[in-house]
Amino acid sequence: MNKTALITGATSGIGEATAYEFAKQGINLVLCGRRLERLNTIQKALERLTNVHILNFDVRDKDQAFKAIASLPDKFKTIDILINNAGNAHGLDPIESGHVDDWDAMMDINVKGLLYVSKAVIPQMTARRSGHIINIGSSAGKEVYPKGNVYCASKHAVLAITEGMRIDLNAYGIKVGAINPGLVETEFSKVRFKGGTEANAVYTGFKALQAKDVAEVIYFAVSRPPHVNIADVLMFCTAQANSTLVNKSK
Ligand code: NDP
Ligand code: 8X3
Repeated sequence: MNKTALITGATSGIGEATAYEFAKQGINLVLCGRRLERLNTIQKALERLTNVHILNFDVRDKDQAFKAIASLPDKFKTIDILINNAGNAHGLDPIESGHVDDWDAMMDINVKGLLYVSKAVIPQMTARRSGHIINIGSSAGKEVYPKGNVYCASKHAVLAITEGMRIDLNAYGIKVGAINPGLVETEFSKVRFKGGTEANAVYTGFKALQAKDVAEVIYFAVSRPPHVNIADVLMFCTAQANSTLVNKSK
């Protein structure tokens, strides 16, 4: 029987690309996000390839998250693969002038939202003594860059939670890993800069990672044999050396 994957943040970027990559491989999909119209469109497109169920909820709202996941029909109830991808940066400001609403959004979505969804899924994995969780971290979870403060903190937390999950779920044979990309050309910067013009400059002058590049690595991780766990991946585009060095000369 084909596996079932639940992907959060499947309405754009890395999550959407992962849904396409998994669908090509016949993995059944539970796709989550807040933008219902997009979920409907993606479901329609992917149903030609695999079975797709959509869940429309905000990961910040723990009641919504638990209710949505508990509502899964029998055909989609068994989650073999959890991709905790929903998240964004909100703002790029020095700590002294950062906005509390942005801080709340990043901690509530990137950290607490990931925990709520995991809490709703892990019990069935421990009961079955199998499962695979992949958390989408970031290069920002490995180093801090100027004005990155709280976003970097949220992604450092994702890495700590990933390591904690891997330790605590080890006895159950559950695989846990993190995929940590650098700059990926998605809607990420539009969200970070609230649609402002700064967003356009982020990916110009070099070839950034594309969502599909990350999705392919995620599929590589979930398609390893049972004894292999890809624990941690740091991936950059060729032009990027670290969070602050991007070669825009070509
Ligand atoms: P996008 O903005 O394209 O996608 C973000 C996704 O997260 C959307 O599907 C969005 O869906 C979902 N999301 C955001 N907030 C919520 C919420 N409150 N509840 C439910 N879903 C939510 O960005 P990316 O694809 O680039 O980002 C995906 C992940 O990758 C994030 O965790 C990000 O931090 C990480 N990342 C991104 C990098 C980049 O440079 N782009 C680099 C490294 C990591 P909707 O709005 O419909 O709810
Ligand atoms: C996204 C990469 O460098 O914008 O996590 O923080 S960066």
